[in-house]
Amino acid sequence: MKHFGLFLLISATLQIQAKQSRPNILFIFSDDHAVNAISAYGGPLAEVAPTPHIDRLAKEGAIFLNSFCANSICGPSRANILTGKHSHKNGFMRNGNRFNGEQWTVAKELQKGGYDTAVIGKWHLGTTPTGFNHWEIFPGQGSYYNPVFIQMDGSRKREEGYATDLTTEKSIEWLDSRDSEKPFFLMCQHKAPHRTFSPALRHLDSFDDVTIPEPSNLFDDYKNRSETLARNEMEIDRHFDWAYDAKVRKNERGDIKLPKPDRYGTPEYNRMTPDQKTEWDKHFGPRNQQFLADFAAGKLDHKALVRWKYRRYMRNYLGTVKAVDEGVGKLLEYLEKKGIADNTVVIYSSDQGFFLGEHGWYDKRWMFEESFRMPFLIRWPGKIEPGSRPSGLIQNIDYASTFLEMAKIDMPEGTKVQGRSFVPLMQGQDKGWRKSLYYTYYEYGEHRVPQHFGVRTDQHKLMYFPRTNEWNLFDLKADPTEMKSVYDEKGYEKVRKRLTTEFNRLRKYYEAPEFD
Ligand code: SGN
Ligand code: CA
Repeated sequence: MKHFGLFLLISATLQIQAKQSRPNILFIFSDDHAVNAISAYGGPLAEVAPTPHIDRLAKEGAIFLNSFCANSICGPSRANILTGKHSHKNGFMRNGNRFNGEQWTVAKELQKGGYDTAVIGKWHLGTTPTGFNHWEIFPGQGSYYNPVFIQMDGSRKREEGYATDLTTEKSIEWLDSRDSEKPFFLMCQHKAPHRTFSPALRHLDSFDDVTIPEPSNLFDDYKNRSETLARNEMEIDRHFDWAYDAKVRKNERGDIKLPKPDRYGTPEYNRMTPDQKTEWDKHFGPRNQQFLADFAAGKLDHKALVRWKYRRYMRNYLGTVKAVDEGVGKLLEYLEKKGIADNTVVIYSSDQGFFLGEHGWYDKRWMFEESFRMPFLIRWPGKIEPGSRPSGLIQNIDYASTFLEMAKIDMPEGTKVQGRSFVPLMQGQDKGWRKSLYYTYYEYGEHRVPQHFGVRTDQHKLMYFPRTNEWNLFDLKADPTEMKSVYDEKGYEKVRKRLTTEFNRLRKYYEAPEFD
């Protein structure tokens, strides 16, 4: 009996110790942040647009070189993360669906397991967050300037300031007021760099003096691939709105008529205070006048006009990234100041990638590399060797299992989670890791990207377009910018067969429904 008492005491102490040693998880998540706009990934913009704070995570932890989403669009990606499942299993297939918050989520499990949980910023899942002790979210897409936040009692609060700064500040406020007896799980979710690509006013000038390199396929002809590519509506050339995207406001133009499209106006400008508008105009006013004068004088041919829009797009997009990066810096500093950096896992990721002019595009959705990839950087002191560069194929359906392993919580039976923990990859163990990923995209609407499905291995990608019954195959080594499908090419018969078999195997494995 005496021994039994001692045993209980020891096991209770061990349990408390295990609980105390469970790390906090700070998940910093942005919207539409392409890996090419994070300098640690070493892309073409790394020199001109450094992200020093995000890069710190790579330096002090790991940068996943092959991180992907399961469905390259906002709501679905967030649902993939929360449920650890592909879209056809969690029911959130396309934006505009409503997330079923009754189902199992990693937030609920962490909450049940003793974590203090919160989500702040962009949510975009239609229903009220479940599994969070605290939440404060944007309605829908949210706004960049003076945004509204929905409160837990359902009321709406409009705050003066810039969305990214406010999301960071609110995250810090919550960290300060949380239950410090418990480990925390905080999802700090930015709107930026999503369309309308509107930077903090302090960053408007940031990229004025740099030469922004241009992707080799800015003028893609969409040949040698699915016929659906040419039917897209996401080109900088044909679909980038003059006022809404390029920030040339209608009442700045006098008699000068710009080519189409020019549909939406400038809702972000309309939200600003008079002082904010003055600052905006101080930046864009003279630049727009110069541009309009050049345009009216016929100095810009078709290609030059596309290039002008591309540069305008990039300056604004990268400008929004600057505030996100600063926010990461503020959060890292906070953790240090509070002495909790050593016991906090910090992750930086984004709901999908984005086209920064590649294929002539903005937006995402396609299984092409730029939008299929998700950034994933993580610092976990003592557990991840600084400077690690895991190359295993990971996907957002893996995050739930990964977070639970970090939190030392067993995955409950019956959850049917489809992802798996990639903690081993962080520690250099890739034995038995998956060799292929399954991709789905269901939405068909804005930007006219068709439904498509596919499989990617380290070197090849097979894509299937059910509506036009087309198959594309890419050799990522020979053709990293995916300019030519080799599906019918001589010499690729074996690869085609192998990938098709793998595609069918994965569809069975993930219990994918028939194509409709
Ligand atoms: C909005 C944007 C689109 C964008 C979708 C999805 N238009 O509808 O350009 O593709 O969001 O983005 S806008 O006029 O509202 O800016 S997502 O990241 O939320 O999925
Ligand atoms: Ca997004």
